[in-house]
Amino acid sequence: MVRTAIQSQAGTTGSGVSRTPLQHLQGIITPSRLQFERHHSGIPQIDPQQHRLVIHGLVERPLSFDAAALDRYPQVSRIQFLECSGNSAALIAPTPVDANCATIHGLVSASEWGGVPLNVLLDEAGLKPEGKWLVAGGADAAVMSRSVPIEKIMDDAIVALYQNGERLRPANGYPMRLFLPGWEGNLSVKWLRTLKVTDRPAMSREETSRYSDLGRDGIAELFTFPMGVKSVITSPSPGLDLAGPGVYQISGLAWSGQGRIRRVEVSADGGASWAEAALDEHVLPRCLTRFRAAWRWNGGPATLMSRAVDETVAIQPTREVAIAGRAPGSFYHYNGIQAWAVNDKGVSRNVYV
Ligand SMILES: Nc1nc2c(c(=O)[nH]1)N[C@H]1C(S)=C(S)[C@@H](COP(=O)(O)O)O[C@H]1N2
Ligand SMILES: [Mo]
Repeated sequence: MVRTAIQSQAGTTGSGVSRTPLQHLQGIITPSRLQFERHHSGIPQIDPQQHRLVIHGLVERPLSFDAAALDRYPQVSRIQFLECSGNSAALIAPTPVDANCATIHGLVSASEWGGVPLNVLLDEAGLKPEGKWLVAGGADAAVMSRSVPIEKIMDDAIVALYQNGERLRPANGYPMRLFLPGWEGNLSVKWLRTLKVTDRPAMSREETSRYSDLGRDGIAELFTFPMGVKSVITSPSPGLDLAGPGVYQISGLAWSGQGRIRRVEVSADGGASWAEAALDEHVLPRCLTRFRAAWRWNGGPATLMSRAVDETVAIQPTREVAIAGRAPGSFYHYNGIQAWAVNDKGVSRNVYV
């Protein structure tokens, strides 16, 4: 099993995306070697002995840490998802693309993230009362720079050192990265080098020109952080052909940046009727949740769909609702319902209903 390869954008080495092959996985944990990757300027070569994380700005005591020093701080581990806010944007296209589950939805994964809670480090640095934002900077050529409200930082942000029990891999931010549970992946700055406490957002390129949501009214929403409630049937899906009429397991993933998944429903008739799916035992906040439902395929055409509801009672929208109001080219945070049409040969493809 492999990810699709990183394709270098012109003039770079190893920039672009690779995708998690969701349709071939079970359970909720993404093996580290199948974690999707998104690099804006390739993977930097970092000497962990030389690399430092500096906390400065509106603090009483600026601090500097190497990975060995951070490893001696109190640590937590949490199983949570990471999703690029550009995930699933292929479904905004006016006609349905002929693509599989990984190509459309493979910029999401779930891992056991281990590291030091940022509130521990900021307490030590001594946050000044005027400090309202934290500007995180990466040590890659892109110098990825994002501003995060201090409430989120003090709530559940970590400086991650481990992923699925092992040290972060170079592609995922070794030796340390910011991890912001439930919020758009771009904020989880890899190869984390600077954390500057400020009284306002930096208005960096990645939070103005990029990662903002332009509406049809010409107004851009800035700082749209949490990922919306979403689900996708991973099997059956394109490439996983049915062998003949009979009983199959519909299986998929649901997640929400706002908390736990409360309910997932599935339809086999294009949304005319819905049945509640069973959720696997691990229903964790801001994590992938596995759902399953038994389905008897009679051998005729069928259209499979899933819709999720989270604990804030946010409901996954239809495609129509999810694209309404977007300016052309605005593609972040798409979370509409996916439909897979199964034909009489048992072959699935992406369709709009
Ligand atoms: N320094 C740095 N951090 C970064 C990026 C980057 O290019 N450089 N890409 C961001 C984006 S857009 C996403 S979706 C996630 C992807 O994390 P992953 O490659 O570990 O899956 O990292 C984010 N952090
Ligand atoms: Mo991303």
